[in-house]
Amino acid sequence: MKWFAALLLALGHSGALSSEPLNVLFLISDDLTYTALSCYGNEVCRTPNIDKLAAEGTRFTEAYCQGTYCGPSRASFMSGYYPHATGVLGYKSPRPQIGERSTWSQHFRNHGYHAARVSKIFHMGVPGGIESGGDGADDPLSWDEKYNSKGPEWRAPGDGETLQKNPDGQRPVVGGNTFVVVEADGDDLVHSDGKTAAKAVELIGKYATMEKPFWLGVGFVRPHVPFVAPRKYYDAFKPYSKMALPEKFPGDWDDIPKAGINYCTSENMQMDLRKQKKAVGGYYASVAYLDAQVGKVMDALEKSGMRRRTIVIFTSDHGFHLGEHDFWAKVSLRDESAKVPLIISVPGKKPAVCHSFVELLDLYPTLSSLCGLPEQSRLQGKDLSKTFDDPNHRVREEAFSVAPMRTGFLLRNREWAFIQYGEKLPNRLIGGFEHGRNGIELFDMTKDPRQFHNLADSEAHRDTVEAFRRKLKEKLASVRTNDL
Ligand SMILES: [Ca+2]
Repeated sequence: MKWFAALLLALGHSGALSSEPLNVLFLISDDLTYTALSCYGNEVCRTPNIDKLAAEGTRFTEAYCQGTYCGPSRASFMSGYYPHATGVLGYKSPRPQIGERSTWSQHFRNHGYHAARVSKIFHMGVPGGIESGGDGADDPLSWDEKYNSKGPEWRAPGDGETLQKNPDGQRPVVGGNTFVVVEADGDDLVHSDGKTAAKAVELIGKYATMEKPFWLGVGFVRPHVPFVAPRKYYDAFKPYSKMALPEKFPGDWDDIPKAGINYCTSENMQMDLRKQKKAVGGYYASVAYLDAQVGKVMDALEKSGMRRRTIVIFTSDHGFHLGEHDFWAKVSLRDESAKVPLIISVPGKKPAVCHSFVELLDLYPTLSSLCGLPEQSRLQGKDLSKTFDDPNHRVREEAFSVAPMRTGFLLRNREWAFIQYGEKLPNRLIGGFEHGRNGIELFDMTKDPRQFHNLADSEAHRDTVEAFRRKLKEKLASVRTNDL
């Protein structure tokens, strides 16, 4: 019972009263931007259950994913490596790259925990993989038990509309990675996330009498497209015409490189203002539905009596654009896409808001530390434990994220967002900044938090750009590891 001794030691340091091991409940949403949550300031989309968890735990305001779409982000935080360390930049399991090294939940398994997942923790295709109910890019060694939550997705009976590339309204409701809204007939249990919540509730009930502590990952697939939820969740967002769109700025794209235009835009998706507003309403309904499922799982945890000895985490694999700069969906390295909601509720710790920069990569070492498991020097994340005693503690001065499809990189600190496209990092800073236009963005996050003015070409910011270019080279070098 080595873990138990280590645990007692850890609890001694943290001042928690319980001598029982701590469970881990990891709740993860798919494609959820922090801007859609009321605890992060959204005044239209209300998320009472996630807000309640935020009020009980530490809410991180500067949390970033390491890859701005599902596959690399999930492989990264589960394996403990940056995407460029393992080279897992696609929709694959990191297992071939990490060999016998333990994933996050596997590390817990190895030290006396029962590890389980319900639905999407590693990558699964949405909606296709959810319709078929398969394992996706799962890693079997990570779990003692696992469950998939098959759902009808865009085929759910109800009133559906395809918003994307459907200018004459003739396109039927379709699958794939497409903006589709379905106001669905029936209740929560028709859909994947309702089934996921029900399975999680069942497992929590079962674990209440289990001798081992648990690491339970509950992966929801909303608000990933298609936007499908029972009808009642749409009520607050109708008529869709009342949905507000983000401020548009004439000439907004003029000062950014071509690579900085997101792959999904109002223009290439052929979405007029009506469709854009419906996309926002449909997304919010999916978020409201997701929030209700989170509530069911948290209620079960409360009722089980295990809340006081369970660390609860809520996050998303990356964010999502809802029309900012006329961008939609993910992959972009702007804050709406690269920043994630992150709430961690640790028993015995005071509720707090923490403004330190943190990364999803930090979850693995942090939870290992909080639960008294052995440290692993190979992990590339940092231990956030101190922030639960002192929310003013700063773990990182900056966050790092990648948009692998376009080999873009983000370095984000308090003052600046620096984005560089192109992995080769050209080293020609002589004779002006014309190449900056080809591949660099620099935003003053203090004066221009919504990232309207790219300063990369400005003579006045030449030194800042140069410093960030050096910093990015250093970061990329430090991310590559001899360990693999
Ligand atoms: Ca995702």
